[in-house]
Amino acid sequence: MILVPAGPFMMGADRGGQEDERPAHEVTLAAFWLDKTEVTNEAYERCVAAQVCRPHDPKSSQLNKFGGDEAFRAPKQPISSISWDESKTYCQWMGKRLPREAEWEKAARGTDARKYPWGNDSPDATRAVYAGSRTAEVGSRPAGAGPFGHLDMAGNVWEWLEDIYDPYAYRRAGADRGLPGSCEEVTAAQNELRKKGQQGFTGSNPIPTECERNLRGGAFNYDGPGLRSSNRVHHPASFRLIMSGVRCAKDG
Ligand SMILES: [Ca+2]
Repeated sequence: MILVPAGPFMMGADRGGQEDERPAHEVTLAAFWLDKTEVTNEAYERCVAAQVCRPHDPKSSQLNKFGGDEAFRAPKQPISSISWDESKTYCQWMGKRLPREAEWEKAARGTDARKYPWGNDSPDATRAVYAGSRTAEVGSRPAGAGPFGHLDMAGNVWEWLEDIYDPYAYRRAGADRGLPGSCEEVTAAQNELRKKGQQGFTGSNPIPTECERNLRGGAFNYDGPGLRSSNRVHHPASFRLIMSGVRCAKDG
């Protein structure tokens, strides 16, 4: 794990991206540790063997039209096709926890508000696993290391995070500490958007009907601009997608 020191950083973006990334605002966090890489298949399998973790969904790659599951299961490829709950169980079994949304963004952007983990240049194949059809072994793109040394923060697999997805998190009272609203507040906001006939903020995803969980970083099949570190994506906690995995955090 790599320590991310305590202190402020700029979260969100005033330009580019989507409405839920605005405004850019200062967030102050305590120090925390974050895994240097995504959790691998072999690491997750130890938790399955211990009968603590549920096996990943082997049907997910076919369902998402990426062919057989075996192409995703080399020992050092990232675990994927696991739900938010399963990600949380794994991190807890390791004596860790899921990262918070603000923690993840700080680890990816550092204190200079960079757009991608490596800086402001657009993604390329030396820096990220993206725009393809399968994952790569974790840590295969050292040129894409983040400001603190984390690997694959952009691309490879989306990473499940602790917080519920709140489209208005950055405008609420807890914004300077990186805290989203309550599930009740989020539900009210989503209902309001639906009533106005507005589209959600995440690509073609519809406005959620439950309090969903955040994922960050983009994945092996995603386009370059979608890899920006402020991009916020969300899914129901039960989804087990071939594109979604995890890395764990710990208090500093
Ligand atoms: Ca990733």
